Amino acid sequence: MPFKKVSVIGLGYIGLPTAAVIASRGIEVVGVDINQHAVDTINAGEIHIVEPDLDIVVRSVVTVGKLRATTTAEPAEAFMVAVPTPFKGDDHSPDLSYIEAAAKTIAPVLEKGNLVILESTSPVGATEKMAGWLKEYRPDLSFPQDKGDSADIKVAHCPERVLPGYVLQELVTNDRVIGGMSKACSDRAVELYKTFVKGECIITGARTAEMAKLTENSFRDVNIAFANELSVICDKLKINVWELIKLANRHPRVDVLNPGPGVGGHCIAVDPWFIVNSCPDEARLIEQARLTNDAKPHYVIEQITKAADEFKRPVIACLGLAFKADIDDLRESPALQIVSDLADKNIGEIIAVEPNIDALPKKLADKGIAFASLESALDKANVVVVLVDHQEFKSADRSQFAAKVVIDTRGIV
Ligand code: SAJ
Repeated sequence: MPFKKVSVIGLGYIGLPTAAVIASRGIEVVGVDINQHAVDTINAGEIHIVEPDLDIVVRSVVTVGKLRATTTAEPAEAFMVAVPTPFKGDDHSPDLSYIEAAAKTIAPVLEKGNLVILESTSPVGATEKMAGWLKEYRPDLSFPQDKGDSADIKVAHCPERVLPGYVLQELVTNDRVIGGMSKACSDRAVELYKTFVKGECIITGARTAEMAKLTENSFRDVNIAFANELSVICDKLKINVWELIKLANRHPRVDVLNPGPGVGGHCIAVDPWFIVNSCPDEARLIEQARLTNDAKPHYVIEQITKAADEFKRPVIACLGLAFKADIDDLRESPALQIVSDLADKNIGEIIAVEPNIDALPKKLADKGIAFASLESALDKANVVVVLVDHQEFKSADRSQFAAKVVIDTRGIV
């Protein structure tokens, strides 16, 4: 049966692009968010997050009336939950309260035959928990944990896997892992994803789908940790790590990733902890990778402090604040952490350069950090720290770096 109306719960970095892409296929989409500002912005045809081309798609689907945002749920044939799954406090245990709140929001409008999909990256067992909450709020309906294929409500986990900066492409072209709580749940979820996904939709169980997503990001984290560890070893052994990796990668079965100032964003630095939290005695390598990557910003700060020590009045230019290249996203950014911690150490004048934002975040400006263009920062600095491999830095004239002490965490200079 084709879908006429779909509801997306949570209109953030994943929910909004997903809602817009489904709406662009001619399906009526109602987005639900607790943030009134986000709802008003979307209904005005605008966006409250940064993602290339998203503004164009949202404007067009809102204009033709296919996408609407609201703060209260309304009936639909399918509900896609794309809410945050952060940690509880500092102990890295997952906080599922947003998923529980989403279940509470949609429960009153659920009808027999509906499909509920959890898209949020979640620890193993979260989809079953969500189905449990739905059952608690709607004891009049049957759910797959009790009735399998014949349940009134179908429930599946289909983790998002899109790369920030390429979300609109990857939403359509990536393969999707579809983890239904029963075969019928998976089949119905595939019907929904087929309306906008060109990649393959591969069916599995909900728990395996949850673990698949965590595995993808942990795989990347462990591999980046390997590269970061190598970079520290190479510093000690006086070997250029970039040359070393290039050489090692000539081997047909070796593909070492790039070291950096640490791992940022709120996926790779978060998701591996969900595995560690559920199997602390077994997930030793995964935990160590997290610790290795989290230690890297401190190592970079030590390097900068040593370099600054050589100057009477050090001026330190920090190139980049975003968590990775060519985006404006500063969330969980190791570059931001380094610049902020450096200012606290009071070792010299700090100039931050970030071509993808218009002004320094207040927290940094209040610490006395200056904000400048690349040219003016390079002009004044005696220590230059490359924290992000933005295009603007890669294409800068190399002579501008001459006669400076350069700490290049990304290997571009
Ligand atoms: N990084 C390195 N060295 C590398 C690659 C990355 O230091 O060789 C750093 C980046 O600078 C950044 C961090 O790792 O600080 C994460 O960047 P990323 O580009 O690896 O990943 P994200 O966080 O933008 O997106 C990831 C993607 N997952 C994988 O590639 C396995 C994306 O597909 C997921 O959808 C996303 O997490 C998510 O939402 O989970």
